[in-house]
Amino acid sequence: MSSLLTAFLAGDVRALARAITLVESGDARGEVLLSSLRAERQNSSCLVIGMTGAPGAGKSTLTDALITSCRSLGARVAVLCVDPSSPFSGGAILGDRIRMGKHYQDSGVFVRSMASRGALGGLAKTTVSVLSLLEAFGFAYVFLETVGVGQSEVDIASVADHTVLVLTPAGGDAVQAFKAGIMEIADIFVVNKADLPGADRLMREIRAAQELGAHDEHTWFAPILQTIGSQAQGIPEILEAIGQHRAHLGSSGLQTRRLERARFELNAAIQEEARERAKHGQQNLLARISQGQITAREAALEVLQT
Ligand SMILES: Nc1nc2c(ncn2[C@@H]2O[C@H](COP(=O)(O)OP(=O)(O)OP(=O)(O)O)[C@@H](O)[C@H]2O)c(=O)[nH]1
Ligand SMILES: [Mg+2]
Repeated sequence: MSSLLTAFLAGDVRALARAITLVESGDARGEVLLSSLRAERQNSSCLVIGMTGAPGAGKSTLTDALITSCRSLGARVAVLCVDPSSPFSGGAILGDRIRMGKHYQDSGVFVRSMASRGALGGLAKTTVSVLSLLEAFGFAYVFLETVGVGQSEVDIASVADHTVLVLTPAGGDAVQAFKAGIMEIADIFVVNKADLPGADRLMREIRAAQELGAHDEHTWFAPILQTIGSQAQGIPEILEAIGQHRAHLGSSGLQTRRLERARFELNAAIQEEARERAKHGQQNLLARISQGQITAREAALEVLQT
């Protein structure tokens, strides 16, 4: 067993941080570690909670308050802030680090930011691999924060057990959400910034939209909660709603979710593998395609056979 694996299994946070760095950088040792940790991940009872919503909706503020709530229950918590808009860690992420800085001294809290480097603007394979590390490490809760842009919020719903969609009365969020079909991904709606005018109206709009959708007696009507993140108001209710959703899913619902996540992981891995392979000899292939010697599909099949 590698010393890194030993330290990881012993609960050494530095080993976790090192493992994440290896996985993020695509180091082969990261893959070996992930493979060695399959059983730990499988046996973990970690709750993976996706926090998504428009830029500035209050995701980080709420997550910060949720950390405090979880800690008061004695649960260890990890937060993974994912920036899907950029392959580089930028200013917004730095902001998240600072905001959650008050938990810096608490060894039961682990906060990590990463750029997603995903294909098609969604979450990257590495994001899910890092998530697996956090589960294997034994956190009770992992919050996965991502700005809801493009594919990323759909991806987060595929990966998380419970998806919290954060909306605000300001800025026509609801209209946006209805248009883009984002409503379907929410297991819990949080109307944050309830100190601003329009929170009740937004709640009514969401409820009306829910009732319009197809439903039967088994349908989970995502609860609509109001919060004031900046004053840590309404936070225990979010954890409660997550617990209720867990109960609603039951073991078969959870199994369905895990299959969905496996599908995402497999697709992401295939895409990445194919892209890697295509890098070799790509110039030659591009030339042949552009000169009409082969079609793009023929070239793709050639790549996949290597
Ligand atoms: N009035 C009001 N402001 C809030 C509330 N919650 C958060 N804010 C403020 O909204 C701003 C954005 O909050 P963040 O938590 O950074 O939002 P975010 O969704 O994480 O933002 P990004 O990560 O940049 O997408 C901050 O200035 C917060 O202080 C609230 O309940 N009411
Ligand atoms: Mg944030």
